[in-house]
Amino acid sequence: MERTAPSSGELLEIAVELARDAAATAYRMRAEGVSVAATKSTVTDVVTAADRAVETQVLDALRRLRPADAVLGEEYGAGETEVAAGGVRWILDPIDGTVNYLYGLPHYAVSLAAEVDGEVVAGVVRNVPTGEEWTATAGGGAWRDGRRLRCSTETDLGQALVGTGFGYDPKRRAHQARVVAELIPHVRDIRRLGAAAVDLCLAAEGRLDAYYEKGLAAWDQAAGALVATEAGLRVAGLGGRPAGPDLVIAAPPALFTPLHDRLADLDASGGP
Ligand code: LIP
Repeated sequence: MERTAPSSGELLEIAVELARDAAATAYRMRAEGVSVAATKSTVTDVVTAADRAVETQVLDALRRLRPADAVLGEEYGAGETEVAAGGVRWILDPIDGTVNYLYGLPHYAVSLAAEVDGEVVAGVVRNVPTGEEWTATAGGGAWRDGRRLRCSTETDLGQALVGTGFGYDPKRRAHQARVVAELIPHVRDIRRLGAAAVDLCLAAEGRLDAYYEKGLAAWDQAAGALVATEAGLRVAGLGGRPAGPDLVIAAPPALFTPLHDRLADLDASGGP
C-alpha cells in the first residue's frame, strides 16, 4: 500500500529532537566512564555500551513516534520492517567516531537521516562534546546553528585541505596510507579527524576544502552527505558511481574532478 511520507521538514524536526536526546545520553555515559562492550570487524573496531544504549534509545523513540518506519542502525542493523513505497527509513549511527569517544577526542557525533523511496530527504549530525549541530533537508539547504552553510570556494587542489580516514582492517589501512602518501604532495595538507559524519559537515562549511574515504557504511555518511550536498559540494564515488562503500568523495565542483582523477589514478577505491 502506497504511503504518504511526512514533509522533510517534519522528518527533520523528529531527527533533531531524537539526536539531541541521544547526544545527551552519550555525553552523560562518557562522564560516567566509557566501557568497551565488544569488538566487531577487528580488535580495534570497538563498540561501547553507549553505542548500544544510544541506538536502543533512538529505536524505542522511533517505534513510539513512527511505528511503521524502518530503521537501519550501525549496531542492530536493519530490523524486520520492510519499507513500502513512500515509506520512511531512518539511517542511524548512534556514535560516529567511536574511537574518538573512547579516547575523549572531541570529534564524535550522533548521525540520523530520514530516507524516502531511497533518497535521503532530511539529516542531522550533532557533535556530542561540542554541541555543534548540522542539519539539512533535500532542496532546503544546509545549516548550522541557524546559519546557512556554503562550502569552500577553493579551485586549486594544491591549496586544498583534505580530510580522510582509515578502516579497521590493517591491510586496508596499509592501502589507504599508500594513497595518502601519494596524494599529500599534491594538496595543502591532510586531516584525519576520525568521524566521517562530522568530517562531511566540516567540509560543508569550508573548515575542510574536501573529504574522501573508502569503506564507509550508509550510517557513517547518510546525514553528513546530505549536509555536504546542500552546502554546494559534489558528493559521489569514482567513475560516475554514487558515493558508497567503495569511495565517498565530497568536494566543491571546481575541485571534484582534479581530486577524483588523482584518487582514481591511486586506486583509492581498490585494495582490501
Ligand atoms: C568511523 C568513521 C571514520 C572511519 C573509521 C570508522 P565508527 O566510524 O566515522 O570516518 O575512518 O574507520 O569507520 O566506527 O566510529 O562509527
